[in-house]
Amino acid sequence: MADYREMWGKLDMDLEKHDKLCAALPEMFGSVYLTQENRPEGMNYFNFVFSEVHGLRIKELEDHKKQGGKVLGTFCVFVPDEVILAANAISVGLCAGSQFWVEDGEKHLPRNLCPLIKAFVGAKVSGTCPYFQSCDMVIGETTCDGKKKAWEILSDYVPVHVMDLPQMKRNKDYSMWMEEIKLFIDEVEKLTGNKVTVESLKEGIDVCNKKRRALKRLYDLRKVTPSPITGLDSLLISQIAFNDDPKRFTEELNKLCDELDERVKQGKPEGKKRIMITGTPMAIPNWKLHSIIESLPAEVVVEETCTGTRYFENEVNQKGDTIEELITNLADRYLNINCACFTPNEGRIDDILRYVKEYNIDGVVYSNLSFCHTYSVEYNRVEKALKEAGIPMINIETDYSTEDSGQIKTRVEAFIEMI
Ligand code: BJ8
Repeated sequence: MADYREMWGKLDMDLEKHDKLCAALPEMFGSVYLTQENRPEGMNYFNFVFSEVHGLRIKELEDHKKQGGKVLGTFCVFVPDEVILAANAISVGLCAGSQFWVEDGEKHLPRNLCPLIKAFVGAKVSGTCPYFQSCDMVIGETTCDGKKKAWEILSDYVPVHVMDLPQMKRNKDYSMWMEEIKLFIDEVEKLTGNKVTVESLKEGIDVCNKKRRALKRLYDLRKVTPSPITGLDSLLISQIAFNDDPKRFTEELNKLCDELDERVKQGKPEGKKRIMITGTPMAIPNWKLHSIIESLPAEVVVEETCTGTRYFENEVNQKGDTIEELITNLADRYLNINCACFTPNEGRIDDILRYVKEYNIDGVVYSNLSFCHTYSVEYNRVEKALKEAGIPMINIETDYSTEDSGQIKTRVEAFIEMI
C-alpha cells in the first residue's frame, strides 16, 4: 500500500493513524478468510478488491474526479444509486464496521449509541477512511434517531444532503418519497452539473438491476444443501457490492456463480445446520457473527439484512417514457424494503417466514447491533412469528469489539446443538 501514500496525503488523511488500520486489516482478513478451505476460485477477485480497498478503488475514484466526475457517499439502502449513476457520479457505501473508528466516534457522540453510527462518525473525524475523504457530498436519511442527528455533526466536515424517509407505507408516504427522490435528483444535478434524463436514468436502473440479479443468483445458489459457498464469502461479496464498480462487480459475480453452478452438481450434504441471520447490517469489516457460526458445524445460508436480501430483492421497473414514471418505479421498489424503521413492518416477518422455507432453515440468529432500538424492539414480533412456525431462534446483541466473542460462541454452540 506504500505507493498510495501520496494519494492519501492529498486526501488530507491522518497517515500515521491510517497506517495502524492498514496494519491490522490484512491480518484480520487472513485469519478469518484465508484460513477457509476449498474456497471457489472466483473469490480471488473479491480477495483482490479487499486487498486494494484503500488503494486501487480510491485511485479509480480520484481518476474519475480528475475528469470532472463526482463521488457521493451513502449510508442506507434506501438511497437510489440509479440517480447517482444517471448523473455520471459514483456512489460509495460509507457504513463502517470496524471497532477501530468507535473511539473517535465516541469523542463526538454518546457511548450508548449504535456502533455503526459511532464508527462512521469516527471514520470521518479521524480522517482515516479514504472513501469519506473522496466524497464530494454524503447522503443521509431519516431512518433511526441516531443517524438522523449524526448528519448534523457530519455536516461540519463534509456537505450533507438528507433524504426524509417516511416511516409508514400509506399512499401519502409514497407521494412524499417521490418528492424526496425529485429533490435528490435536483441536488445531484446541481452537484454534478449533469442532467438526469429519461435515458440516463433508465441506464442507471439497468446497471443496478443487473447487479441485483447477480446477487439474487448467488443467494439462489445458497438455497442448495450444502451451500456451494460459505456465508463468510457471501458476506464479503455483499459488502464489496457497496463500493466496487457496479458493472465490473456484476460481471465477476456472475463468473463466480458459473463456478458455483458446477460445485452444486458435485456437492454432498455435510450435516451442517442451515442458519439464517436476520437483523441489522454488517458493514465491512464486521465478520464477527459469521465467523463464530461457521467455526461450528453450521453454515449461514441467508442474511435478511441490508448487507443481504434487503439490498437486492425486487428490481426497479424499467418501463416508462418520462422522468415522473421512472421516479414512480423507483419509489415502488425502494418502499418495498422492509426496514425496522417502518411501522408496522409486517413485510419483514413475511420475508423471514418465506426465507425459512426457501432456504430450508434449521435455526435463525437474530443479530442486533447494541443500542439499535428499532431492531431490538421488533425482535418481539419476529420471535412470535417464528415460534408459531416452530423455528428456533436465538437473540444476539453485540457491537464491533471482540470482548464478547467467547461468550457468543458458547451460546451459539448450545443453540446449534439444540436445533
Ligand atoms: S434500511 S437497517 S441501512 S436504516 S444505524 S437502524 S443498525 S441504530 S443501519 Fe439501516 Fe437503512 Fe434500515 Fe438498512 Fe439500527 Fe444502527 Fe440506526 Fe441502522
